[in-house]
Amino acid sequence: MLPAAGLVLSGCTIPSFGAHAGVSDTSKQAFHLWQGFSVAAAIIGTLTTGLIIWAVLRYRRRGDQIPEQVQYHLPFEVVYTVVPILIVIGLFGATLVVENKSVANPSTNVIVNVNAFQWGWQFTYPGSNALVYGQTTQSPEMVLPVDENVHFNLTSTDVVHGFYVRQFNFSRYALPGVVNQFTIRPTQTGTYFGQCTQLCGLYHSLMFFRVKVVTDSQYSQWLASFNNPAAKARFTAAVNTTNAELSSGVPSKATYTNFGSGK
Ligand SMILES: [Cu+2]
Repeated sequence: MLPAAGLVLSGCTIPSFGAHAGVSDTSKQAFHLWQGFSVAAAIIGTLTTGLIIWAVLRYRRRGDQIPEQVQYHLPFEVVYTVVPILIVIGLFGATLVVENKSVANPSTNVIVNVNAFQWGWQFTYPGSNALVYGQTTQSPEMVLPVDENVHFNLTSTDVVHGFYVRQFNFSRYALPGVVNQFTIRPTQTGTYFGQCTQLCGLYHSLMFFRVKVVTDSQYSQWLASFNNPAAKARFTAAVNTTNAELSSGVPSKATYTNFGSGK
């Protein structure tokens, strides 16, 4: 009920409660769900606090006599049992709807393989030679087309990492030996900040990346820029190395190069 009201009223009038409004289909729905939960919590919190304060004042001790003892007010007990159950059902239902959408994997031609490692990211685009690779503060930049479903295959070659982009309201584990698949449909061009969200070692706090969402034609141009023998050689070498690391089951060694000055 209450979250549904949040979903309907969302947008301009309801505050964001600290979350980002989202730049993809599912992140917007997650944002509205968050608003609905926050509004429900605010209403229930205010009501509960108000009733407690009222009871404290109204029934405060006025003398040594024990006041009249009342119990088993059936209608009242039914109300305070049924109403919370309805609230929980409403919150659960709204969560189920949004979660089902965010884990749906509609078919698409845009595929990005994401490999997390200590302490950086590699993005490869199967079907092209596009390869983006970078460690920590180099913030490797993934390029995505706007208004297209983008399918991600997310894994790790060493330890558990977390793939998180605030503007996508989305986070997933990058697990060694597991490929986590998900689909994101960016709806707004721009550059967004991503980072690792699992404590994964020394430079975890610097394990950054960026997501650049561009128009379809800019995306095709970007892919085409890798259409040369040098890029192809780099792509093949990178994919072979990653595949060897993934299939060996042995965590790859952390690389300490290219952290910038002083490291
Ligand atoms: Cu990490």
